[in-house]
Amino acid sequence: MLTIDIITIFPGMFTPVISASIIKRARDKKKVKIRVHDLRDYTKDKHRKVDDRPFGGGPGMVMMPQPIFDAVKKIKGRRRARVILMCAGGRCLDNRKIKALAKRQNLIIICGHYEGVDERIMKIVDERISIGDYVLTGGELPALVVTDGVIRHIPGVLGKAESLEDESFEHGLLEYPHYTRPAKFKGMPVPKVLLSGNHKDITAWRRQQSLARTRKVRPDLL
Ligand code: 4GS
Repeated sequence: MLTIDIITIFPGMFTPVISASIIKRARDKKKVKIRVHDLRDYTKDKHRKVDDRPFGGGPGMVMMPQPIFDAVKKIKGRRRARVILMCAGGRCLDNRKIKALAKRQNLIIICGHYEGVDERIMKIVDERISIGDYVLTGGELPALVVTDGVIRHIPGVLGKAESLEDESFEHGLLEYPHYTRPAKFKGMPVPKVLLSGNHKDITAWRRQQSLARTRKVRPDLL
């Protein structure tokens, strides 16, 4: 079973997300084990301090290396684990990276905060991952994005109805448009081909729609 250990100063942010929907089901089915660790439990002073002022001056605070070192060491134990730091300066996450992570046995995800993390923790970090070119208030949502993305690639997690097959990116293209009942809604009809029952035509139409969409919205994927 894949184990995901998350190190954070906001453990409460994870509970609702990992207790709902497909992530909850995957945990119930023992496809994944998620453990959330409070970084403050690894501090050594009575104020449970995790950050300090930057050497060289400048705004904001920097996460101290000691609590993170101790947390990773304790959580890792004698297992082999891939240690990931969520930070805006990391390599941008994509479907390929998600699939590679889903093949691992143990992931430890550190949620960055404040202005940044003391660079010396790179000694124990295997890779830095960003979820996109924008700045968030912390690495918690990014860690949940990685967790969610990875879990749906574990064999047996998705049912047939949720299959990965036709999803965006799986074939290097965006998804085709979807329709459900009614066949006419506020005067807007469903494309005729989808009601034809001709599966060859439907497949061809969907492929053409995927291509057109990708060309328009994400030409970089082609
Ligand atoms: C991201 C991101 C991020 C950067 C954390 C500023 C607080 C913040 N982390 N992908 N300090 N984008 N982190 O914005 O992962």
